[in-house]
Formats: sequence, structure tokens, C-alpha cells
Amino acid sequence: MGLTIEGFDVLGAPADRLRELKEQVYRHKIVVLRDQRLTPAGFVALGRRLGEVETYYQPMYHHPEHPEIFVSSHRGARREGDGAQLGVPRTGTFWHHDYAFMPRPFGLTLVWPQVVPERDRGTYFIDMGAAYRKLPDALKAEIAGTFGLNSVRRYFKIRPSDVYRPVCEVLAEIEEVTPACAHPTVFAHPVTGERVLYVSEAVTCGLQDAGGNPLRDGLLRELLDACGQSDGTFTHENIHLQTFDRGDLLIWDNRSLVHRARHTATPEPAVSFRVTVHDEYEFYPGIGRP
Ligand code: 7UC
Ligand code: FE
Repeated sequence: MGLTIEGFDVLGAPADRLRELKEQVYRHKIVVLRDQRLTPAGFVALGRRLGEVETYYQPMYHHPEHPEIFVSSHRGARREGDGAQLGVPRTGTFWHHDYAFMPRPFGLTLVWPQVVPERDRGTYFIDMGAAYRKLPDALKAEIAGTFGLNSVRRYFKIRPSDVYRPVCEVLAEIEEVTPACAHPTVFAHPVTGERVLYVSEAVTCGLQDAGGNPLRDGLLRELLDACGQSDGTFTHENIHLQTFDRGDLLIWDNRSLVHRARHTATPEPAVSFRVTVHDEYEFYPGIGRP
């Protein structure tokens, strides 16, 4: 897993080289483009060259000039002048696929770290295609043709406007705006054909059969244990720690990988920009094209 590419002119490269780059992401799951000197606008332009950019549904994550950029900021950085927090601290400290709680997730996540901490840098990944292959046959049989219910309710972060709101109102709004979405527990990657297990510790809140009947208690937990998402020590053989330096731009396959931010316990600053992209393929067979 993982391919490093040096000296790639992401904005100047011809369109067919960009198509090839996407193929490399699907094959290698993570591509690290070294030494990318872009502007925020250039980062968004790269996203547009790869497909349809998805803007995060909640404005508090948006870059002030480029709403297409999701800002994760762990420095308590303040916007010049108005004293507002830039982006949101401590995002993604839980195993998840981006946007799994939405009806139409996207295929590609691009992360371009801006301030890289000295310690505890990197992002954890699990290849859920490889994890699926390693499942015992009995578990594979049990989840064939089933669906996971996916919701943001456990990791929704209250917004400045939620302070002093009754928590039941906030919860009701989450269910109204982002009701749990059913996605197949296993699907074939539209490009590689690889079967991937599409469940995560943070977002998957239940499993059901095609008729909507819940599957047995404990099944989801067994799947999460088997694939490594329950391992709080991060030593499970399926867990890959992807490190990066300043200037690196990561692109990963959001269909087959779950990821988890590794935030430092020290008050070190860390800021990263994210752009997310729908490629030209269905997210999974049958969901519908962008
Ligand atoms: O604050 C966060 O960690 C954001 C998370 C709830 N959603 C990221 C996503 O795209 O799924
Ligand atoms: Fe994420």
C-alpha cells in the first residue's frame, strides 16, 4: 500500500496523466505527491481536475476564502482580525470513511498538511479490501447481501451556534439533516473489482438484511475486531501508519480505506487542508452516477 511520486506538476500535467494518477490511487490505495507548492486555490483546482469537488456540508469546517477546502486545525489558529477559530480542531480521531454517513460518498480524499507536528505525525489506515479477504468464510457468508447503517450522530461536533441549545434539539436536527444511510456491507470497487468491507467503528451503527431486519447482536463488533478497528494500541497487522512531511499531498481511495487521525497529545500545532472528489465512477455498483 502506498506510492510516492516526486516532481509531479499537478496543475500543468496533461489530462491523461491525471487519469493515470487516479489509476495509481485505485491500485496503490494511497499516493503521496512530494513537495507540492500550491496555493489554496491551486489545491481546489487539482480537485476539479480529478472530478467533482464535494464541499463539506457544515460551514464551520470551511476555509474562509475557499469553502471547498475542509480545514482541520489543531493550533487554535485565529482568523486575522475577527478572532474566529480557523476550521475545526481534532477532526477524525476515530476509524471512518469520509462521508460514509451521506447518501452519496465520494471516491477520493486529498489531504495537504500545512503545519506538520514534530511528534505523533501521520494518519492510520486500514485496507478494508485486504481485511475482507482475511475474514473467516462464515463471517463472509453472514454479511453477503446485507447493509450497514451509517450515521454521523456519534461524532457530530457541536457548532458555535449550538452552545446553550438543548442537546435533544441538536440530536433531532442531526437525525433530520443526516438520517442514517444504508450502504452495502460489502461491495465491489468499481475500478479494481476488489470486494471491500464497508463498515467503520465511528460511523456504522447497525447491520441489517435486505428486508431491513437487524442482524444478530455482536456481528458488527466481530467485523470491527477482525479488521483491526478495535485495536487501541494500533499494532494490529492490518493497521498502516502513513507519515508525511510538509509539502506532501496525500490522495487516497475512500472506497477501500478507513482512516483515523493521529492527533498529538501535546499542544503542538497541526493544520491540514482537505479536498474531496467524486470521480467518474459510481461509488459502488447500483448507487448511481454523480
Ligand atoms: O469533525 C470531524 O471529525 C468530521 C467528521 C465527523 N466527518 C468527516 C467526513 O467527511 O466524514
Ligand atoms: Fe476523514
